[in-house]
Amino acid sequence: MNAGLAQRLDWTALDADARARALLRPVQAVAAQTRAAVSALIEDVRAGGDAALREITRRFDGVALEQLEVSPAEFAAAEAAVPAELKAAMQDAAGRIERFHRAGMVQGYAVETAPGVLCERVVRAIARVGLYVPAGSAPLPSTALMLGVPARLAGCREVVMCTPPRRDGTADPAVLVAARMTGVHRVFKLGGAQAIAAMALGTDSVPRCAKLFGPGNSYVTEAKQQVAQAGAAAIDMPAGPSEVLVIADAGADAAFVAADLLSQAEHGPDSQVLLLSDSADLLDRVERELATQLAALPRADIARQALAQSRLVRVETLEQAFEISNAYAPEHLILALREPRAWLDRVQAAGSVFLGDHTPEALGDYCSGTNHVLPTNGAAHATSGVSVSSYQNFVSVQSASVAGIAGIGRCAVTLAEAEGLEAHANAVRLRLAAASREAA
Ligand code: HSO
Ligand code: ZN
Repeated sequence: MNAGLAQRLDWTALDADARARALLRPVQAVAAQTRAAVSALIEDVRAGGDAALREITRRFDGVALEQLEVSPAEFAAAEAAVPAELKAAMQDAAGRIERFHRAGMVQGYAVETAPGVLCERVVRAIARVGLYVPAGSAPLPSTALMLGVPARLAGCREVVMCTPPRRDGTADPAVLVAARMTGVHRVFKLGGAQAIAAMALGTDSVPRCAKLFGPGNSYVTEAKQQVAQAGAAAIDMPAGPSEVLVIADAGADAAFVAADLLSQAEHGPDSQVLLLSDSADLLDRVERELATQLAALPRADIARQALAQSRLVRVETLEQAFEISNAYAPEHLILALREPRAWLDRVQAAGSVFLGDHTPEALGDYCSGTNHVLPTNGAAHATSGVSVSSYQNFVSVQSASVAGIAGIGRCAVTLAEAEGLEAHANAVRLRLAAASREAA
């Protein structure tokens, strides 16, 4: 019965060790070699600036670029090259992404915490941000929309984007159209660790960005981590290979479930795919569907490698499935259940949740309106997907009147004395004395 595509497991038959192993992500360890190669690339960019970027791009992308930045003429050519139907779909998606993200924007606020003491939080856009849009085995214009729309809503003064050049020295036209659509200010044809280094450190042509966003291969991810650790730039989140966990009941449509698993598996050989069900029959049917649908996929090779690391798990109850899912904290969680909304309260940790048979992950990947740049590798335990807030700083402000400090100053003095910080106490006492003179 086992088509051999994914591992079949029975949760109740597993001991604690086997359960832990069942939820292990594919090995994430960054080879010491990768780490060293990335730090050498970052050093090269720091020392050599644009010349180093050109040399590295020649070496890795096989193209000699005069100008790293996409010119107005190249943008115009991209506009002409992208079919109207694709443009309209991107426009349509961008509209919904904007609607959803705008509604979630955080407002500043002010509270009088004591008479004469006003505390506020004001929202400020991060002035210059850097977006990375991968091109590797599949260029992802949808990622340009997911990163560009919230950056524009946040009001960032300058939005910079890097995307790898193709062999002919141009960037993917659909990525360029998406960048323009979302108001990205400047696009550079740079990929990999060198793109991250350029945006974090700045060169003559690439401006230095305070925060970097977006997914990428292991070099990009490692570079983001290194520049963040060095304090050169902040990053959106630790990124890893994409993942989906599906919880399906006996009534789920096996073809739908298999299609969802495969749409995750086709992303990359290291994509992680998990299916939990309380119905052995459903698992059997999904297994058959996987084999049939896989055969017809252009990226079957990639998907097959991902499936080989994936698991179809029989659980005792759906409650147990939610416990497992919460422990795993998937990037995407699909609830192929008869009453999906009734189960939502049980979800404690997940990047993005898809309710019911008619909400495939692909809808969220492209155009439902939610963001597809999401926490992976268990980060969903404590990290959220990209939103407008990711592009903003929140600054607290306080102002006390004479009456205000007269009212709460003693509190500060007491705490300062307890901490043995006499200068702190003095700063308040001096004002209290002035306040009582004023009152006299
Ligand atoms: N599932 C990917 C996003 C994506 N899918 C882009 C298609 N294009 C990571 O969330
Ligand atoms: Zn996807």
